[in-house]
Amino acid sequence: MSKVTTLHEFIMDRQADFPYASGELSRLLTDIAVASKVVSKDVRRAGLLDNFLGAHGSTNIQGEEQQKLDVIADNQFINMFKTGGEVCGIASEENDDFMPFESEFSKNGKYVVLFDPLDGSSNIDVNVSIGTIFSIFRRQSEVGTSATLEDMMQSGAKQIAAGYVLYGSSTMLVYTTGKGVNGFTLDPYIGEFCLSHPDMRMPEMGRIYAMNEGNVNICDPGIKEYIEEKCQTILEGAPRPYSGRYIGSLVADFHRNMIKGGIYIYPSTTVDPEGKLRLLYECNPLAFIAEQAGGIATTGHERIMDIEPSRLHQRVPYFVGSKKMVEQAMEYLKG
Ligand code: P6P
Repeated sequence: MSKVTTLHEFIMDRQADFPYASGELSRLLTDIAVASKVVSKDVRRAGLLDNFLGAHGSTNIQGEEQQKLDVIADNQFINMFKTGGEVCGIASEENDDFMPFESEFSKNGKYVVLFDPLDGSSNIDVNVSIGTIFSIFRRQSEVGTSATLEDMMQSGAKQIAAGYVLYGSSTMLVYTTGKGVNGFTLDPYIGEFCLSHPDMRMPEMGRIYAMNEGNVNICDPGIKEYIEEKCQTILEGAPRPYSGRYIGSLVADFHRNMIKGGIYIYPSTTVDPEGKLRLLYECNPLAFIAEQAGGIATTGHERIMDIEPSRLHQRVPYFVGSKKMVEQAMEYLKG
């Protein structure tokens, strides 16, 4: 029986990858894992606890009705970051503005974290997979001072680490620090994330496309042509067309494509001209992971991680997944 490597062991073993970080990033990643275990526990019992399901009764800056678990998860991560000492401030989907931590303890933190505490929360009440997405940057402002908006508004190429937690048939944490992608499965019997998917690579090609096809007539016509001609046609030598799989939870669709190959598309539409997904805490972190695993993430016209953010909750069109599939789709957009 092969040795079980826990996430904590793996992080400590890889600490040497960061000569300048004397353990802070390791501690931050460990803190995220602990918070994720608590959220996983809450997600898996949500239907049994009155105050866990349903709407929270408020609307976030996105104009989306917050679910109770959205707020519970958001608070769980914020409290973990506030007490961990490595983070000087955060921005999250569920908070209108960024949040500098004002204690002297936190002002000495070297990192900021941008995160979506519970992505796909409309799926919570129907028991479909949901996820957490996080993006970590080194602060630009001086250590010992309050975090600034500029600390949050960095291009994706400057990410130090990024990852997601998928609360699916099992709970998985997948992350990168720029040295490949590794996946860990939570063993509920020992309460540890254990290495289950070492050195993850996204297949260069796949046969699965994920898009809300309800949008296909209100987006760039090239996308409809791509889907009809590449995805819904029996191509030479193929036994059948591609499969359409759209879960309505970005993390779940993205993770499936990491394993099996595929493309996820959320384009600009006449209803959402900038697209729906948020650059800073959805598109950037998954773009970092995709590229580290051999995939591509683009707006259709530029690399996601090259974008200089202009607004905290900025939305961008999003094409992410297997290199050859995204390249093919882009050809249709150019046309
Ligand atoms: P639609 C969830 O709200 C989310 O941000 C992603 O997780 C998901 O892929 C997408 O939006 C679903 O959006 O418009 O297809 O319901």
